Amino acid sequence: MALLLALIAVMALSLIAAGLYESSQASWEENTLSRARYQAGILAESGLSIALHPDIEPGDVALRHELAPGRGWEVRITSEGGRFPVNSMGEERLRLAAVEMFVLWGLDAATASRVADSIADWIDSNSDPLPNGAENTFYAGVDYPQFPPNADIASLEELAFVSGMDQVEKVQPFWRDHFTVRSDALIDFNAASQPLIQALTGATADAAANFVAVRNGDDGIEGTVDDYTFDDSGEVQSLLGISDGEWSEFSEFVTLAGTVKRIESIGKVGDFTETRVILAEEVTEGRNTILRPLTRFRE
Ligand SMILES: [Ca+2]
Ligand SMILES: [Ca+2]
Repeated sequence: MALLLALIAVMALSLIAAGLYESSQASWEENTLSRARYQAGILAESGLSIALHPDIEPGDVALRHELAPGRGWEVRITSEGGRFPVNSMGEERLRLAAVEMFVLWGLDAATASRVADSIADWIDSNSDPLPNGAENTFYAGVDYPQFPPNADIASLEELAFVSGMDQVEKVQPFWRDHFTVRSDALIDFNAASQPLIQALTGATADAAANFVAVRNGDDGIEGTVDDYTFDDSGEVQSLLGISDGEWSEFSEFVTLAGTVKRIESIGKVGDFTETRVILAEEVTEGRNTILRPLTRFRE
């Protein structure tokens, strides 16, 4: 009897031990995971510090660094002006460009026009809807009586609430990568996507594709050392096949040197990655041009 009891006790203890082992195993794995994330975050931060150094140019080798196999960082420096300045949608020309861009993404023309007008209504101070737009009467009817705020859009998550953006999401799941609320409001042709350039200028798809190919350099990759930077709008015009008259219709919204840079740093530890982003403004201090951080966030 005593032997049987001891046997049962041993069995019970081993079950408990096995259980403890199982649960400690899980938390040990969790710790490994959070440790990897933490280290990836540190590596991403290291990449950012290097990118902010005044002597570092986009595409510099120091921006892609491997400390040990599978551990390192990769930084991309681009112009925030490559993205559509959503708070400038009050400008009719930019609204038309947005419609074109949505259509190039695959949206039908009627929905594209509805979204563009609705974004403009969202930010304009009045409550009169544009021909295809949406003001409070619309949003109140769909249980959002607090919309629109009739003020600048503060974040891209806010943009997601605008009437029709759900349709945009269906054709372009990565629409957030194509808009900005933090640039200098000009579209930087040294960073803008082919559809955006095509939509704003009315250039042919071939001309816009060729323009982007010239910009990307021989390796065909954006953001590397062999990238070509346009500094003469005449050269841009001739590559895109745009006349002086056409250019003058939208030139006030264009720059070739956007002042807000987007620095994206990805830290990698094995399969884990952590991304840190800094938007920084180029400022001149004495003889040096430095990047002054405006905002930072995780992605
Ligand atoms: Ca409004
Ligand atoms: Ca309005």
